[in-house]
Amino acid sequence: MGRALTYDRARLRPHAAHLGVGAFHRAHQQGYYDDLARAGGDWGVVGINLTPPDLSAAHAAQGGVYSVLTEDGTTSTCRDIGTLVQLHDAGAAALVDWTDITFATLTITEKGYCHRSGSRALDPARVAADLAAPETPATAIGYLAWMLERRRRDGGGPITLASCDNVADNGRLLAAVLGDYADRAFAGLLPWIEANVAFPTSMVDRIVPAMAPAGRARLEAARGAADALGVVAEPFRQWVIEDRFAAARPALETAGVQVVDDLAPHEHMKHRLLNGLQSAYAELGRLCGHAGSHGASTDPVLAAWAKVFLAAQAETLDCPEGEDLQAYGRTSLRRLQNPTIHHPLNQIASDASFKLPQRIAAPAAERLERGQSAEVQAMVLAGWALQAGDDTPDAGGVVTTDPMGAEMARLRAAATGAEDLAGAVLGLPIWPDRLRRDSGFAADTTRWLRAFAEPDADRRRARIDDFARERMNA
Ligand code: NAI
Ligand code: CS2
Repeated sequence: MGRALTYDRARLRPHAAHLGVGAFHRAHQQGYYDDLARAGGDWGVVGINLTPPDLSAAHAAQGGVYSVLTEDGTTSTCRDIGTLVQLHDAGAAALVDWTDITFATLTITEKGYCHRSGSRALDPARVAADLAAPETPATAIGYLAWMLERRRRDGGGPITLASCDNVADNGRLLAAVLGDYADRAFAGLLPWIEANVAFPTSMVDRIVPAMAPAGRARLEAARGAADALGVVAEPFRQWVIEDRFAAARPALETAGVQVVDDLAPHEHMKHRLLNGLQSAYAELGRLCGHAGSHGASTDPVLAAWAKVFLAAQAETLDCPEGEDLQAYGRTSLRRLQNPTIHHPLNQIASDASFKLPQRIAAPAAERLERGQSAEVQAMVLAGWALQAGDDTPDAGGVVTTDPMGAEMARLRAAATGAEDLAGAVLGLPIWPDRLRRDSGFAADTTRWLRAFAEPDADRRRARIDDFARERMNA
C-alpha cells in the first residue's frame, strides 16, 4: 500500500464519530476507516476531544490528513490517513452536528467513564458539576447524555455507541454509567436510550505509545513534512466488536474487524496476557531499574518471570474461537520486544488503579477461588502499592499519574509495616472481595512488599530471579 490517499476526501460522509481522538484512535480505528475508504467506502469520522490535546487547528492546517509510521525493527512504512473529516476541541464539542451520525466509538481512557474503579457504578462526585449544569457538560458521560437528549427531543434516530477503552466489558460499563447519569439529568431520556442506543463491547489492540521527539523526527522524515497528528505504531492490530448495533454502521468486517457474539474470551485474553504483562513490566520493570517496555521485556530475568506470569494468567482463560493462547502469549512477548516501540513504563503505569482490577486482580481472584497460587499477581500489586503516587519523571520527562496516587502515598506513610500496608491496600474497594478475604494472598503481598522495599534494584531483581527459577524448576 502506497503512502498517499487513493480517494477523494470530499466524498466521505460525516456519519461516524469518535470521542477521544488520541494517539491510539489515530493509529487504530482510523486505519480501518482509511482501509474502507481506499476500498471505495464513504464513512468519514467526526472527531471530538473533550480534554486536551487541542488538535483542531493542526488538523485544519494540514488539510485533515496525517501519517502513521509503522515500525517493527526491520520494516518501516509511512501511510497517510484521510478519514478524520472533522476534529473538534472541547470548546466546540457542543457545535458538533450529530444528526446523521449513527455509529460512534470512544477511547477516552479508563478513568473517562466517571465510574468507581472495579465496578460499573457511576461515581456521583465525578459528575456532580455536570449534574448541576447538564446543558454545559464537561465529562464524556455528561456530553453523551446531553447529545442524546437533543437527539430524543429532535426525533432523531437510533445510534450505536461503542466504547473501545481497556476496561472490563466496556459496552456494559458505558451503558451503566450513561444510563444512571441520564436518569439523574434528563427526565424521559433513559427509556429512550434503552430503546434506541446499542452499546457493543469491543476489544481493541495496537501498541501506540505517546509520541516522543525521536519518533516524531522519524515520522516527519518519512513523510517529508511536519505532522502534528502523526503517530508511530507497531504493525500488529486487532479489533473485535460484539455484534450489537442499533443503526447503520461501516462494514468493519471487510477491513478485518472481527464481529462476534461472545466478546468476553477475546477481551480476557488481551487484558490478562498482553495488557497484564505490560502492567507487570510497568511495576516490576521499574523496580529493576528499567524505564521502558523494551528494556524490561528484553531483561532475561524479567523475560523468564514473564513466562511464569503468562502461564498463570492463561490458566484463567477460555480460548477464544480461532485463537491459540500459547501462541498469543509468545506473540505478546515478541511485540513488547519491538526495538522501535519506546513505551515508557511510567505511561503504562498511569491510571493503574483503573487498569489492575481487570488485568491482575480479576485473574488472581479466579485462581484463588480454584485453590491455585496467585503469587505472581501479588507481586504486581505489591509493586504498584510501593510506587503508585510517585511522580518522579523518567529520563524522558514522562511521569506516572493516577487518580489514586495521593491516596496510595498516604497509605504508605501511615502503614506500620509491610503487613499493615498489605491489609490497607487489599482493603481498597477496587479489588474483588476474594482478594480481601484470602490470608494466603495477603501473606504473599506482604512478602513481596518486604522484598521490593529493598533499596537496591539489583537485589530486588535477584529476588524476582530466584522466584522465577524456583517456579520454573517446580
Ligand atoms: P492519549 O493520551 O493519546 O489520548 C487520550 C484521549 O482521551 C484524548 O483524546 C483525550 O482528550 C481523551 N481523554 C483523556 N481523559 C479524558 C476524560 N477524563 N474524559 C474524556 N476524554 C478524555 O491516549 P491514547 O494512546 O489515545 O489511549 C487512550 C485510550 O485508548 C487508553 O486509555 C486505552 O483505554 C485505549 N487504548 C490505548 C492503546 C495504546 O496503545 N495507546 C491500545 C489499546 C487501547
Ligand atoms: C497499555 C495499553 O498504557 C497502557 O495501559 O497497556 O495502552 C496497551 O499499549 C494497549 O492496550 C495495547 O493494545
